[in-house]
Amino acid sequence: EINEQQAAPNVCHTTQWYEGPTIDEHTLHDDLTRHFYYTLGRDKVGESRLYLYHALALTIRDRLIARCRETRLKNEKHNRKQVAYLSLEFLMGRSLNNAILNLDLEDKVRCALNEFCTALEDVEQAEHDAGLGNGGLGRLAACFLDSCATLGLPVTGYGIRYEYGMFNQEIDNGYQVEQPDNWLREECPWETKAPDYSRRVKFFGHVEVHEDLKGRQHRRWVNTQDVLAVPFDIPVPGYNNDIVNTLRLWKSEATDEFDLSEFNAGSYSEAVAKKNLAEQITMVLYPNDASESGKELRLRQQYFLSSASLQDILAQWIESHGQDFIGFTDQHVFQLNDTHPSIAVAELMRLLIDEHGLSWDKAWSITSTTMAYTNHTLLPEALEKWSVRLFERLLPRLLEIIYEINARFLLQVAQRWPGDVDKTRQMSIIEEGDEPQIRMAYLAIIGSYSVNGVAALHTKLLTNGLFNDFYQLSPQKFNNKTNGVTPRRWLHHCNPALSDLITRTIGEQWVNDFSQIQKLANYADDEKLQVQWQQVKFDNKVKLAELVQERCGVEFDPNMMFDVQVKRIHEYKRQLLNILHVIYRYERIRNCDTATMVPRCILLGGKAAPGYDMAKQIIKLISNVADTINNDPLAKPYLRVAFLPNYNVTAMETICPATELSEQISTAGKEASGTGNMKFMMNGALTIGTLDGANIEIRDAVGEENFFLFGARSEELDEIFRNHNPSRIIEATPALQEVMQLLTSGHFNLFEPGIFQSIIDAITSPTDPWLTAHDFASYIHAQDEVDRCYQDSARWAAMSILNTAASGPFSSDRTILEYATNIWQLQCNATPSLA
Ligand code: B1N
Repeated sequence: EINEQQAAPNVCHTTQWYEGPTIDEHTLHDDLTRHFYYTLGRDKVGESRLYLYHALALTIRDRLIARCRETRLKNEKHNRKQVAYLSLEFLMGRSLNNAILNLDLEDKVRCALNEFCTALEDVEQAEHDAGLGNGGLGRLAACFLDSCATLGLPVTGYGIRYEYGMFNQEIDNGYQVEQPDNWLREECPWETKAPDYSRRVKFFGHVEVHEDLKGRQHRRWVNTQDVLAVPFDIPVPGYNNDIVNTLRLWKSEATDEFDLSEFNAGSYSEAVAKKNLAEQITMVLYPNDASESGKELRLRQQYFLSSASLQDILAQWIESHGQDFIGFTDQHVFQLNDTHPSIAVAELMRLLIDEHGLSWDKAWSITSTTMAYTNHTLLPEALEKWSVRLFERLLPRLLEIIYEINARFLLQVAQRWPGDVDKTRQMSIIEEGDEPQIRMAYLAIIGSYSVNGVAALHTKLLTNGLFNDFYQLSPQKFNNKTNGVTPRRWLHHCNPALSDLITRTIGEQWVNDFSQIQKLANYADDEKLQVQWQQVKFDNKVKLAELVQERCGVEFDPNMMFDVQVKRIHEYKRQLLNILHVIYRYERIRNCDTATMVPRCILLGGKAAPGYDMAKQIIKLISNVADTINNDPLAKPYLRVAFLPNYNVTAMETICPATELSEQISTAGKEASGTGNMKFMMNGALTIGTLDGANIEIRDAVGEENFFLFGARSEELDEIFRNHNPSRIIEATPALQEVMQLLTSGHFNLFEPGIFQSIIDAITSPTDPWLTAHDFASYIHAQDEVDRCYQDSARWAAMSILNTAASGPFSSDRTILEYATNIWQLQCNATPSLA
């Protein structure tokens, strides 16, 4: 039995290894040398930064593991309620610098590195990003883990240890080329494998009905093909508080007897092939952001994560409580990061009923009081549905349970709306049709006691629109939790110069209590601060210019304005609108209309889902427009454009401190929240944006005079679409007409005729859902206003300071404190006063 713990003497030898909260400089140095020479078997100093990085990571990991154990023991001792944050994505980026910052080890590490004649910054460059996520949703999970550890909350992240993370993006002749991200090739020094906590996950097979002696029926899922889930733990340190939480990532492996049976049947190679099948589950991250692939392997990943994680928590419970589940609800919460792990609702029912002998009612009472669901998008293409047929084959027992959940739920619907068959059809978990589908969002809502959106507008659109029926039935479930980002990584670490300047201005408490950043507002008009503020920005621009030079071969001049849009490429995010503005500026330059023009360097970056053709076309257009402009000497003094390949967490750490204008230009109502907008704001960028997602709250916080607003509002969309005619708009807008003419003339694709036709068609289509043409004039107008403000550098500096000062509410500490008090009902012992 793999889940049975070996009977071990109940002795803990470890406390003697825990040196206590103060880390000794000499021990640190000794461990670094020991890991370098012995753990890794190196003998030449200066041999490779990679080994030094590994030795340093192992040295720090030792301290993290000690603190992780202490944290666990303390939580157990105080019997604290725990949260399992279930997510298919955790976009962690690099960990070394974060750990050094959180353990306050910078000076000691620099000393220890002295004898190796290598700078800490160089060692850090050897770390590979952990890119186990697509974009905002995955990075949000990473920021949340940081805030939970910092606030001392017992929250464990549960995810998948993908062998290959988010693909590496190369640009070849302007086109995206995907390269596999083999991030584990040189091994990840942060993870520790815990094979003794492996879990078994079932697939396929069928359901048998048995009667017990009392004539009661029991259902058994038999003849299954089992896969082993092996956990790898990554430590998650809090900021300067000696707390270390855990991110547990599951790897799929073949079970031994699985092989054996095939082997006995004489087909050794088939056995090995099946081993591959088991290991495929965690092989690769699906690179789709806000759209669903519908692939069977993806459903296997979702069930694999959900089942292994739930079993892990139940096993812990049983170890201390036996099979008595009274009180479980007061001790556990499962937070579902979108519907991706929502099969956990049915799986918890199965485990409690089939494996632990609970009745349906008891199991439901536990499930529906421990599951909580966060929705991250309203886009129809991202709403997960799985065919009933697939479920029947892959997870037959779970299909039965979903049917039963649905049947009982529809009784409730019929009670609330007697005789309304339409309601029953609309709210059913099963969508009828030629190929019946399971609506995962409905399963998640019905099985959860909390359903939240990620920004005020988004939650409003959920309750008034997409989930209105469910809202009417159970309004108390619905709540908003506006996203946030961790100010440790997104200000303190990535922008040390600004961080120091802030501390010199308002003292150091803001680092522990980010609401204090508000104090900066008092100094917005302080000329001395303004000058220093601008100097820091300039120095950060120099660093970004070096990166752009190296990766794109484009010369960015730090004396020009840095205007940036980095995020996944998606039509709703409207990188196209940005590029139309670029073309508009270029056109003005060609017409010598430059008197009021502020010289700009415009940077775009982001990955396109490999199957999203239009997104790939947009990358090609950006590349071609950039090439044309950068090679035109006339444009050089006013305009430089670059597409940065392979945008990721680490790149953002150089980009956001250097950005002056943050482009948040999605079609209103489409971006659930956005989080890049918050990172830029913290670092003193001004936002040009629509009334969408968290932009609305950002604008409210900083004041409308410090935000460049444009575009249609979400509540105007219906009216606009009733009478939408882009061609007429183009005709009536000379600036847009010129832009479209330049684009149509082939000016940016002289030797590649016709390649941008689909883009031109999209802009001119009366059914263009993104309103590119409609919002163009308003966008250009706001961009002109940006230029006017920038020309008054003192005014711009004040606006920039005010943006950082107003970014307090966008700390993920504020968000997590709301989750903790409002959804999770956790005791928060250290509660900094937050905005
Ligand atoms: O989640 C972020 C938000 O800030 C963004 O506005 C939102 O677009 C993003 C399927 C998604 N929503 N949905 C996804 C990701 C992967 C996938 O396979 C959907 N990502 C978001 C954080 O709340």
